[in-house]
Amino acid sequence: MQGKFITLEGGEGGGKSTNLKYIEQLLLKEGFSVVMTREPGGTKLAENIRQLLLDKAQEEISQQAELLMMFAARAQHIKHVIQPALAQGSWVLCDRFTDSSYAYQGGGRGMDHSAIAWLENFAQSQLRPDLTLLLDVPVEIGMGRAKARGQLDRFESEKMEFFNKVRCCFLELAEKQPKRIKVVDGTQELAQVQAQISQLMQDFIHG
Ligand code: Z5A
Repeated sequence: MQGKFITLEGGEGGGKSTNLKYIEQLLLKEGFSVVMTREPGGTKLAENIRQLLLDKAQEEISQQAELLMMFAARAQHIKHVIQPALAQGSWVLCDRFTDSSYAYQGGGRGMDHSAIAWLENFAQSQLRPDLTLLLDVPVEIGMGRAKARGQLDRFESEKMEFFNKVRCCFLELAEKQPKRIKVVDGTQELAQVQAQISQLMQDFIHG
């Protein structure tokens, strides 16, 4: 049986990486085989593209190049990791996916959503996440967490206005697709965040 495809989304410091491991444990307890991965990244080539995208020392990357690099990495990731895992019946847990392209390149950079939608169909064909958890925190809180961790990458060095647009776009996507995208209040203590996630996962698995 085909596995399920679950993505975690949100701005900086929302707790995606922290909670990905928590969800993996929940799924393993339910007896599922799980593949954890991330975007941009997940294959050797896609991880190399990630390095280029996050490196502040690069020449300026045009908006168009940035969007195409995201989708080039994604196409590799889908073909070599996501689709084979789903076909084998594993559940795939992915830290960011195409909603991030809508939010960062569309919302943040102001690129045309229809161009992103075209690339989504081209690179993914029918593949869409079955469930997306959006870890939402106000930008000040998320950036505070990211800064406490150390050096900021090329995206994290953007202005507050950029991150506010990214957050608005994520929330708009969730409003438009409430069945797939579930908003988690990431400002709460970790135990409370994980209680929300646990409930949503139970609803998804057994509901
Ligand atoms: N990007 C894009 O532009 N377009 C695309 O299509 C895709 C991506 C796919 C890399 O992503 C960049 O790529 C990203 C968007 C862009 N830009 N940025 N910035 P990334 O996911 O690797 O980078 P990130 O979003 O910066 O990850 P992050 O800062 O690590 O966020 P996180 O994974 O959501 O947070 P975390 O590491 O789990 O937690 C951050 C800290 O907060 C950590 O110290 C935790 O212990 C702490 N934390 C977590 N939860 C809590 C709670 N509840 N309370 C208190 N402290 C907490």
